[in-house]
Amino acid sequence: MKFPHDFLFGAASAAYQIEGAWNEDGKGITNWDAFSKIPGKTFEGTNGDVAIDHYHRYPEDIKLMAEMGLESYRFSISWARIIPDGDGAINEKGIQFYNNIIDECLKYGIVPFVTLYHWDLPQALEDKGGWINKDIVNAFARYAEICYKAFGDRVKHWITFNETVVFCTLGYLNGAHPPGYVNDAKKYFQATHHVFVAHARVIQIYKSLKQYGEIGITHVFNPAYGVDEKEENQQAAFHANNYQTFWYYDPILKGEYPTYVIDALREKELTPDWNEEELALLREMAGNNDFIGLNYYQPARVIKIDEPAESIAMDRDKSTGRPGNPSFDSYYRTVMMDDKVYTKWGWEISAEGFMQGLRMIKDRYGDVKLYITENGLGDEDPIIEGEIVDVPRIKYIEEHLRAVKLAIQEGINLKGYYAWSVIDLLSWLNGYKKQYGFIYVDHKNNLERRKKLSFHWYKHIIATRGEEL
Ligand code: BGP
Repeated sequence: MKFPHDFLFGAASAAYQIEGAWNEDGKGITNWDAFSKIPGKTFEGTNGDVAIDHYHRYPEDIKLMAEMGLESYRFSISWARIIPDGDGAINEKGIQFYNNIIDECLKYGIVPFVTLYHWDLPQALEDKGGWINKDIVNAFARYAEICYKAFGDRVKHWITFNETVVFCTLGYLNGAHPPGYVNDAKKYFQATHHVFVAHARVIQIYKSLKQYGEIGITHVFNPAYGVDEKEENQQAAFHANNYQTFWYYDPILKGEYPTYVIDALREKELTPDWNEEELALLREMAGNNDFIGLNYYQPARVIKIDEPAESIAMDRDKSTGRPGNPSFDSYYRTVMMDDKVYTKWGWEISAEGFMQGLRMIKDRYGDVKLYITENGLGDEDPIIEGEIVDVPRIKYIEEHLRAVKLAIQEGINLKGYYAWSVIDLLSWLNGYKKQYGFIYVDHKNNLERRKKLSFHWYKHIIATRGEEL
């Protein structure tokens, strides 16, 4: 089988991880510009000040994407380039930059798939409480509308938020991302609620503008499985899926929160401060979501725990996706298992867990349209005689693309696949050591770009529409 003609083969990036030019052309300071400079927060103090300098080198980068045959490029807009302080004056040079990126993509027939929020928040808004302050919903709505009006004539695919569970968990429970709170479950749930309301608002605005594109949200897709068949571990998986998946997907797709979580929050006095107007908006907009983007890297293997777990304030090693942490309510813990295969960073490799999870999504949410908006292997790529032979990446993507094909054959409504990442870039907490790209960036040689083995492989997959998979 070839992949259907309307299936998009893509690859992704995010503004902070590639652009650099952190203080150029009127851009405002973001939470990440500030946070990454606090000693000890990132791997060897790396930050995105220069990143891979995509801000200046985008013509070369997009030309390479075109050469690879990429059909669609997912990238994010940095809010602080458009509105430096988040809710004030517009920076025309920021608009111009993204116009250039979009036009450059279209020049080669690459479909731009744009994320509005991939974690870099204008610091001025963070200073006012960020996602805890209800005013952020209005600020985000204004920012989104400015983007729709500036770019919507050419951009027909919009993602509102990237991975709410990650920036909220790491920002309010683990302290590993800005704003760096530790164990603040009250703030955590409040922030998630404001994100969902902001999402619903900007869906509403988008639809009212009648730009006739599609809009959705991207979530982490981290299906949980019990480590064995024991009832308590199956219950742990049910619990984890409710908190990590359904809490995030239900308000978007069903317009309401899962009762299992709501009941527990009420008991613990952690219910977000929400009002009837907000809840009504979630209900109203649920049917207007055009798709869900799934970022899949690994499943979660969970085990029930009984004793109160230690604080979940994490060392960096544990806050970068490696299993081993207790849940915020000390109900379960994620674990590494002897019979599973892991990356160098301890992420499980499981195309089978992916497949099973896709079936779970279909069971719960029906025929909702899906895109895989991220999937890929973080590795330290081998270089042999000057060639970057990233065979493990090829193997990883191949296995997952096979699962995508199988899912389509099973009738799952999957319309595209975006490898993470199109080019080597800055990993939020792992610096430049952890590579994901099809294109190598030589940090010892003026950030020179080079094609990896996977570049040629993906080019072939796209050209043959995955027939050989
Ligand atoms: C996702 C993010 C991406 C990217 C990816 C890999 O959660 O959306 O921005 O960072 O994970 O993560 P890491 O760099 O930590 O391996």
